Amino acid sequence: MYRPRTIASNAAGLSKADYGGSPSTLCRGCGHNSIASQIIQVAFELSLRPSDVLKLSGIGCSSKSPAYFLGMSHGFNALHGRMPAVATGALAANRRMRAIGVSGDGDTGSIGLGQFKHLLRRNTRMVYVIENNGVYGLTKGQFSATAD
Ligand SMILES: Cc1ncc(C[n+]2csc(CCOP(=O)(O)OP(=O)(O)O)c2C)c(N)n1
Ligand SMILES: [Mg+2]
Repeated sequence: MYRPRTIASNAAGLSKADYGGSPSTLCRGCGHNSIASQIIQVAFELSLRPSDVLKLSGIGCSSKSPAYFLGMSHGFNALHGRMPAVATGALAANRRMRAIGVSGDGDTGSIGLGQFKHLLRRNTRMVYVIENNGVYGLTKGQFSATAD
């Protein structure tokens, strides 16, 4: 039988609530919210120190997500599609920081494709999450590069 983990604090001495962020302003039921919840769970289980984590994003509903997790970490909200350049610079300047980027299919695959391919080419040392809903959600649903 599945039993959820019930430990109150992790090896960093923090509770799961310590990895939360601001209340989400996204639409009810939006899949972006469940991804933020999983990031909170994983950061808690890995006992990450929030002060070691850098959150990066571009523009879009997905790119708002870092506001909704790891409220005690560092964050930078870049221009639309330009987060890879900011991440590359930040990680070159600070080799100790752990970085997580959250982007959308439009942010990564449309306006940001020119930056994203160089992030991959350089194998930048970060976790890069693409929240692919097939549309430009924030601007009300135009097709993105990943739309059917
Ligand atoms: C330079 C620039 N061009 C266009 C826009 C308008 N714009 C804002 S969000 C967005 C698309 C976001 O889509 P996606 O990355 O898929 O995120 P989602 O909202 O679907 O999570 C666009 C085109 C902008 N903010 N800046
Ligand atoms: Mg999208």
